[in-house]
Amino acid sequence: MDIKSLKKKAVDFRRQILETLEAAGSGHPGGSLSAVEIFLVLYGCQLKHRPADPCWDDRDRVIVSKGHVTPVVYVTLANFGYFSKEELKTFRKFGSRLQGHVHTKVPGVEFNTGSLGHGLSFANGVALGAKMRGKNFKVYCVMGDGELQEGSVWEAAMTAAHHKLDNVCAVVDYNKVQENGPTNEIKNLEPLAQKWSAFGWHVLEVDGHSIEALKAAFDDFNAVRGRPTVIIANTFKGRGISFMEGKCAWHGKAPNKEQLAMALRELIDGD
Ligand SMILES: Cc1ncc(C[n+]2csc(CCOP(=O)(O)OP(=O)(O)O)c2C)c(N)n1
Repeated sequence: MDIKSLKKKAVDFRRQILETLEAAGSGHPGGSLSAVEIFLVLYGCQLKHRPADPCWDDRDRVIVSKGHVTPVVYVTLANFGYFSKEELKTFRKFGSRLQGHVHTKVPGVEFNTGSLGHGLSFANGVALGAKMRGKNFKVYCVMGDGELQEGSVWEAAMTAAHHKLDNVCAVVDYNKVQENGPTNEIKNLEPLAQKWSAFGWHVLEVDGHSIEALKAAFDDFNAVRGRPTVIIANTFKGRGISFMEGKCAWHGKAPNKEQLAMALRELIDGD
């Protein structure tokens, strides 16, 4: 997809995310809206994948470690043809396979998450397995900044570097806000780039809402040999909607009808 269509699609994704949340009456807007461009560039430009054959052995894998951001994950998967957009209306409804945290019942989902801090270890295992089987697919792991406070993330970071897993690309959605407040007030992550670097990773820092910057970072990852890559994507929680941006109150709360209408007006005006 070209840059212009991706930028248009980002607005459309935000609309669908908000509509899906409003219809469900619950869910996570903040960390979904911050990660729109990350998912869009991954699925629209980066991945080798076949939505009609989601278990194709040579596909690149996306592990969503911050598993609560199902609105952006399911909107992405539906728009890229893993299942129908109509199904988004069942999000978080009784009996639907589209529940609040990612689940492998859903085509395109590689790993069940929700309990933070586990995705990178799983990504390492998949990546090591690929090397043992002589496969050259890539493994992407999308993480939250609050999630990085989990010790298991740093054990996994050590493991990936030790095994020289240059087929692993961690993407940190660094939106600076977690569930109950600013990440660096709750437990400071800085100096974050230096931490990853000290753990032996190739580190890239980008504007996580810039499609061009994200594309360039993924290209860089593809060229690196002998160590894993982390892309620290600087983003805004609740990106695109003024009354949600940077607010932890919108971490896990769906807009009501009135708030949805206000949000959609902003998206149209900003387009
Ligand atoms: C192990 C664990 N502890 C606590 C939670 C509850 N929880 C869900 S989301 C979240 C905040 C995560 O913040 P961040 O990783 O920054 O996610 P984002 O801002 O991108 O939504 C928390 C504490 C959880 N899911 N798992």
